[in-house]
Amino acid sequence: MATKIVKSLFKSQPLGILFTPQVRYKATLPSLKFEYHDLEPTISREIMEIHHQKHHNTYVVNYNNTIEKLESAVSKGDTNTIISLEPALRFNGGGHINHTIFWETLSPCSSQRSSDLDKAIIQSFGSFEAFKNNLSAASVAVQGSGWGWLGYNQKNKKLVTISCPNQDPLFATTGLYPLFGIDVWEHAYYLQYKNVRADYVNAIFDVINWEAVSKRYNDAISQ
Ligand code: MN3
Repeated sequence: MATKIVKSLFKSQPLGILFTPQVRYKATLPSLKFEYHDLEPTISREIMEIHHQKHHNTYVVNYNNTIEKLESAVSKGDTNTIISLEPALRFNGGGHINHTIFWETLSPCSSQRSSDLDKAIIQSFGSFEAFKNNLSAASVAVQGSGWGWLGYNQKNKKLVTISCPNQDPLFATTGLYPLFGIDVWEHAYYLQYKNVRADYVNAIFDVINWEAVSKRYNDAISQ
């Protein structure tokens, strides 16, 4: 995703210059393509503002901090520390990946699914309604915090609905290409929908950016 380390932070150099810092890219909070209030009444301005500025930003900050610790551990050959950083990488890196996809695939403007995506939904689920029911059920059934996903299996070329716990990123943990995810952490809906997660999940279908999801599907089948 947005973050990658192009070169190791330190690189051996000849002629007595032992280490030279290299350019590295940090994860950054992506800006939204719409205003915080634009998804109302489906998702309130207050939820969007806190979700983006506080929750997502915290994942970005903590992911970058963990990457710094990882680079330091790698430079020292500290294998124990490298291994111990895995949960923080998964949680914060996953949180960054998941929310970046979330914002990209929501929109106040209605848009059409591509004919290719529509065809794939029918082939995989039988009908759009059956797909919606499957994704809703997977999302509502998440115990505690997590995500419901529409993913693409690049091996058998089928769409699937599935849930992931916590911030586990779909691709890294299952190999499925993420097309659209529903964040069912309480921070995503509680201020507005209280304990009724099913109402939030049902409503979010009104603000899906199908153009963006179709593009992700196109990317998924092209790789
Ligand atoms: Mn969230």
